[in-house]
Amino acid sequence: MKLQAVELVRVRMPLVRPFRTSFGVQEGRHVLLVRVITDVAEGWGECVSGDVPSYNEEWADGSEQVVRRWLAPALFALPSLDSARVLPSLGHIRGHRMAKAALESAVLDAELRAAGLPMAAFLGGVRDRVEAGVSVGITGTVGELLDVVAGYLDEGYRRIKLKIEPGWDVEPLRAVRERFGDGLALQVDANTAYQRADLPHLLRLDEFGLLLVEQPFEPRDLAAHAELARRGSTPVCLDESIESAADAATAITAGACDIVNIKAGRVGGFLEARRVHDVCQAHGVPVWCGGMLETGVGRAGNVALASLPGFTLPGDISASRRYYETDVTEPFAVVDGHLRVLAGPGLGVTVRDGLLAELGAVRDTLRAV
Ligand code: OSB
Ligand code: MG
Repeated sequence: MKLQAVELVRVRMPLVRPFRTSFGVQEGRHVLLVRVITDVAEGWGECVSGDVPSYNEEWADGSEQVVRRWLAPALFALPSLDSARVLPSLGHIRGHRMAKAALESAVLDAELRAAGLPMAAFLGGVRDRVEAGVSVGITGTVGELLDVVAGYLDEGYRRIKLKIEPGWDVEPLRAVRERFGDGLALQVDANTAYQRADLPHLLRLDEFGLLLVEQPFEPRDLAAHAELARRGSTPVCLDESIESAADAATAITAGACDIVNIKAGRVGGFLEARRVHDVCQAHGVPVWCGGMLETGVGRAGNVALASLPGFTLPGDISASRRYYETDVTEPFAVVDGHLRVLAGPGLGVTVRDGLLAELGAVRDTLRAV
């Protein structure tokens, strides 16, 4: 396959409701989509970096620049291209995994479209639908939180994840358990908001029978996560700490995680995400598919990834309308508590050019010089 052009598409997507986490409030996303044009087919990828470098070091404007200046030129320079070669060919550029993942997704999508093979089948998926879970932001009041959770349960979500931070943990959890009962599949995500000194406080979460507590401490502090895992009964899950399959092996060996949240963007693409899955499976560690408020482009890949056998817990995989009034692809819906794995070639979605235009998307095509 020969790479002919890389198109960068920037579009501002307002969220249907603000999303508050321990690192801030988000009203929308300045999405970066990448389209590759090759001699055999075209393909799409979504860069999941946020507007602000707070989840990790990447941010969407920076991702766009690194694709323009370094990543796309490196791929144009290759005599021939295939998806397995994308990440290794970009090894001389440190980090920027989300930008690399977007390019890899686009190349893989093009390759699979040309071959007529769906992404899920290529990755080794074993399910034709995946359980829908939803990540619920921090709200102004506990009453508001209960209303939001009730709304999602009415829509059929199978599992609720609450964002927590110091001052917003025990009280909302108690209220949610009281209102919805012990049968509700419930977990929490702190996005690194706690300090090691908070460990005794975090042990109080054990009384709520949670599926897991996600990333309470700094990404590099595996020891703190290991101590929590040892002393508490709630399974510890890592998100921000895991940037590769090697990281997953290290964290598991250190006793720092019982469960891993896999996000293709965070680890450099769907191929590395599958390697993380494989490492976890070999260690008997369950995984689930995280989300980064993706549009339909990224969501299609997430659903395909979540169809792999080791994804035994419901992911942060929600309907398009949980995020956006109108999606850039055909919208994903929750049916009977699940999202359907797409059966078309590649990602299986069609990007709606007319809608991108309506949303005021800015598009720019890069070519080999
Ligand atoms: O930590 O999982 C996270 C969104 C943006 C950045 C980080 C996270 C999240 C979510 C939302 O929790 C998951 C989703 O896409 O629904
Ligand atoms: Mg998380």
